[in-house]
Order: sequence, then structure tokens, then C-alpha cells
Amino acid sequence: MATPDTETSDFDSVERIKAGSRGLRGKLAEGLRDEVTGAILPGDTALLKFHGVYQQDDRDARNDRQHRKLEPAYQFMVRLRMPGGVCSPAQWLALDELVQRYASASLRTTTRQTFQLHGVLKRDLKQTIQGINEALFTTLATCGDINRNVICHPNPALSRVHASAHGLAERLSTELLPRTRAYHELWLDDECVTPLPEPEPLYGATYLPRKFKIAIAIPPSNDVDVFAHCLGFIAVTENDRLAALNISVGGGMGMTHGDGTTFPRLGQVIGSCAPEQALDVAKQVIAIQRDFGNRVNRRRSRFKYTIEDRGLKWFVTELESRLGWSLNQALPFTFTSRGDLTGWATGDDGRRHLTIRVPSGRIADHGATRLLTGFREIARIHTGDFRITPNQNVIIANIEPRRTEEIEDLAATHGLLATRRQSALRHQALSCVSFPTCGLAMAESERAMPKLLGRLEPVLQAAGLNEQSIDLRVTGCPNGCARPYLGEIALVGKGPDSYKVFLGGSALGDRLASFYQDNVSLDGAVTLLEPLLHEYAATRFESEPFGDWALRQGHASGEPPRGA
Ligand code: SRM
Ligand code: SF4
Repeated sequence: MATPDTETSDFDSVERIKAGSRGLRGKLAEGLRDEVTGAILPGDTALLKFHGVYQQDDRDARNDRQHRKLEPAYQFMVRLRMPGGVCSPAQWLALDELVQRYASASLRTTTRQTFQLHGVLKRDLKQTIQGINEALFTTLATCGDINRNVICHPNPALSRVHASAHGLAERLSTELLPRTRAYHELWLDDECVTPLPEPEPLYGATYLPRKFKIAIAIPPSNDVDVFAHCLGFIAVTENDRLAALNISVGGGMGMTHGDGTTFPRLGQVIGSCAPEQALDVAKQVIAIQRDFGNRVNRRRSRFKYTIEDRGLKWFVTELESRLGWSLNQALPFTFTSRGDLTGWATGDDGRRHLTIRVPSGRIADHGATRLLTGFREIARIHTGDFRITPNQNVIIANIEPRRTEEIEDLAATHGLLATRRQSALRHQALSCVSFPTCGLAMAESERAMPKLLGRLEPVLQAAGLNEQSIDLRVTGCPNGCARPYLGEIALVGKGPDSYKVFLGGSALGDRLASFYQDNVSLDGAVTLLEPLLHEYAATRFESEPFGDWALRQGHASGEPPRGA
């Protein structure tokens, strides 16, 4: 059940809060000073998100504290902006120190290529955010009704094109930030500038109706799930350089159980542009959403519904008239893969990169698997960088040849390579955070994954599918933070140990999964999937992915899901 004042609460009040916030200031400064409560002032939680911070409470402790008439165990989640997921060893070490001092001694990589810190107390928020800024990161606008972290294919082995795509991700990310100085005043002790509020030329006083997301894909990999994004750029490469970008619009995942007017939607390619035109395109797309997005019903306020309701033709005409030039024709592109290849890779320039599988993105120390310590030790000697992938994994990138063995040894000693021996399904599986921190969680996700995978792996083994890559995604609610409707198999939480099962998304992220069965427990999911996996093993065509097979065999209807 959602806590009050989440993003799905009364839309009108969020619009009024933004309009009256004096450039996202509200009464945040007062709320942060108040030592009587661990929370901030109730009207300010929506504003706090624009600063990259979510007020949460420990949901494991909620009932007990309620029983003891204590206020919820308030704590904060802090999300970083990290375009393209690049992080230096010095930055890694700074974040590591912050999570040990102020947070839950874990770093959480996200499906949007950045880090979240969980469990920060109000009294430590300012020091935490200052520490993040000292490490040359920001948390500004990583949440809220605004453009979020821009993601792109992280593989440095693709050198020149990747570098251009990463440069574009950084540029988009920076140029689309809000102009308010509220963040600097509140967290970094900058002086208050007058007159307030500062003009927001792109966003205006009420910002966007809802969050906005951009991804850049570099074919043949669709690891960013480009069609899940409000705006997607798909790189077109010529002679090892970024020559053009196809433009996809109107993608998004979230829906609401029981509300058939809400649904996940795939982005559609509307044309192409030159790389230097991408920023202009992004600004005008955002401006259209600012002006035409639904500001009455927050459940239908994402950009995908603006496209769905007004039509693609209307949108392209509006975009071209604002740009003052016409889009070029879409250019051919092909995706042949998704997900990350773990293990060693060598770039064109001979540099080496080690991709580490991070189960559910949780970098913590648990028993023999000491990911937090292992990455810390590696960061101490590594001279290249780290890349967070859009699948919650980490690439130790650009490793100096003389460090290769040492880094591999450290990785092995701390259990970072343990997943190498496990199934291909486990390697690709994604799950969202869910309990105990997510205020919107309905069922377990991250914490359920080890049990689910542990039960599924013997089934895969028996069916001879251990090496078969199958895209499994689990989320604790229908919001879709692990992009489940693009999974070949997806479990979407709807209540304690109760999930909706979806089947038949394409392995390349260009077809949505269809609803398969309701009210399935985790054990029930294994029972449900066992005969399907055996049937798949027996009747698939050569190289036929599970999602395509499920569609061909009629196990997936091919109907895109709706919230009902
Ligand atoms: Fe998400 C809300 C976690 C990627 C769709 N998401 C949340 C919140 C902040 C819950 C809340 O509003 O109170 C979750 C915090 C949990 C926690 O305790 O940390 C949360 N989302 C995440 C992360 C950490 C999942 C993960 O395990 O990696 C991802 C952080 C991304 C980042 O770094 O910025 C994350 N969320 C996504 C994605 C995937 C993506 O962007 O590629 C989606 C689906 C794509 C999309 O946006 O359509 C996604 N999150 C949502 C939604 C549904 C929005 C909608 O259209 O209805 C919500 C709820 C909302 O906004 O009201 C949500
Ligand atoms: Fe929370 Fe997971 Fe739902 Fe996202 S999908 S809002 S992380 S339970």
C-alpha cells in the first residue's frame, strides 16, 4: 500500500505545491532543521524529490512502530545523477565512505545507470549530499517531474562511438537541469539570490506534469531498453563515428493495477537527426510535454499518454513547427542483443574491461560475497574507471594491463565472480528494490530474487536450459522499475506473495510481454513455469528466444498489457 504523499497521490496538490514552491524551496529548510521528527514537512516530500531525495520509512518496522505509537522509522533514499553511468575510482571511494558513515552500508546500482543510497537519516542528509557534491556528482533532478539521469550504452570497448554517445548523454543531462539555485542554497550553503524564484526557461513554474526519461542506444545492443523511454536516441554509426541519431518517442512502463486506462507503451521511431541537433530535439519534445501533458490526472500524465491521446502525426507536426526544421527519415538499424556480457572484454585499443554481475544491483557485504569491500579494494588500485550498466551491473573499465591479474584476484577473493558459474537466466535477471524501503511496494522483489532463482535453476538444469539466456524481470508493483513488461518472463507484485505473470516480451526489447496469469505466489510461479520451460526446451526452433517461442505457441497472446 502506498504511503501518503507519494507521486501517485492527489495530482492537483502536487501541481499546487510545485507552483507555490518558490523554485523548489518550499519549507524544506525549516523541515530539515526540525529535530522533533525524523520527517520533513508533509507538503514538501514532492519537492524534495527534485533534489534527488525520497522520504521513506523502514517498512519492516512499520507495524511494530505503529503498535508502539511511534512515528514511522523515517529515512531517506538519495539518488545520484551519473549520465552514462561513469564513475572514477576516487568517486567510488568517496561514495563508499559516505554509505558506511551515513547510509545502510550498501550502494545500490539502478536500472538507470546510477547509484542510490538508502537509509540516510534526516540529520545526516546535508552532509551526505555535500559529500556527493565534493565527489563531483549531484543529486539534483534525479527524481521529480523533470528530466532524469540520461542513460546510454556503457561499453567503453566501443570506444569512439561510445565516447560520442556518452558526451551527448552528459550534455543532455546538464543542459536539461533546472535553473533554480534552491539546491545550492539548501544543501551546499550557497547564498540566497534575489529576486526569487529564478526563471525556468525550459520548465516554467510547474515543471513537467511528470518525470521524463531519455536513453541513447548504440546498436546492435539495446541494453538501455530504448523503447521504454519518453525519448530515445538510437545511434547510427558510419566509419566508427556517430553519424546520426534515430529518434524514438512515447515509451514508458508504469501502469496501475485495476485502472485499464493505464498501460506500458513502446516508443515509436519518428525520424532521425544529426548528433548536434539532439539537444534541440530533446528541448522541444520536453516543451511539448510541458505544454500538452496531462496536468489533471497524474496516473495519465506521462509523455507516453500525450502521444497516445494526441497521435504521432500531431506530435511530429508540433515538433517540426517548434524546431523550425523537418526531421530526416528514419535510418535502418538492427538490435541483436540486450543485457550485459559479464567477464572480460578487450576493446579495439587493447584495453581490458571486466563486467561484474551485481545481483539486483545491491553492492553490500553478505557472508563470503563482499561486494562493497571488493569494489573498494579494487577502486584503491584501479586507474581506469567504473561504468554502471542499465542492467544494474558494474564494468571495471579501462584496466591497466599491469593491474589485470591483481584486479581479477581481488574480484575472486571477494566473491565478485561467483555468479560466473550460475545460469544464464540468473545473469540477466533484473529486480527492482521494493521492500523494505520502497513506499509503493506491494510484494517482495529484490529480496525474493535469490529464492526464486534458487528454485528455478534446478528446473533449468533438468530442462537443459542452464546456458539459455532468458530475460526474467521481477518488480514489487506495476510501476515497472525493472522494465518488466519488456521481459520474456515477468512477475509484477500486487500483494504479499502475490504476482501477476507476464510472458512473451522480445529478447531485444522491442515487443511487450502479455498478461498470462493472476495471483501467483513465488512458489506458484515456479510450478507455473516448470512445464513451460520443459515444453520450450522440447519444441523451440534453433536459437528461438523464450519470448518468441511463448508467442508462437500461444502462451503469450501478443496483446500488450493494460492496467486492468
Ligand atoms: Fe522507479 C517510483 C526505484 C527505475 C518507473 N522507483 C520509484 C520509487 C522512487 C518509489 C516512490 O516513488 O516512492 C522507487 C524507490 C525504491 C527504493 O527504495 O529505492 C523506485 N526506479 C527505482 C529503481 C531504483 C529501480 C531499481 O531497482 O533499479 C530505478 C532507479 C532509476 C534511476 O536511477 O533513476 C527505477 N522506475 C524505473 C524505471 C526504469 C527506467 O527508467 O528505465 C521505470 C519504468 C520506466 C518508466 O518510467 O516508465 C520506473 N518508478 C517508476 C514509476 C512509474 C511511473 C509511471 O509511469 O507510472 C514510479 C512511481 C511513480 O512515479 O509514481 C517509480
Ligand atoms: Fe517500488 Fe519496485 Fe514498484 Fe518501483 S517497481 S515503485 S521499486 S516496488
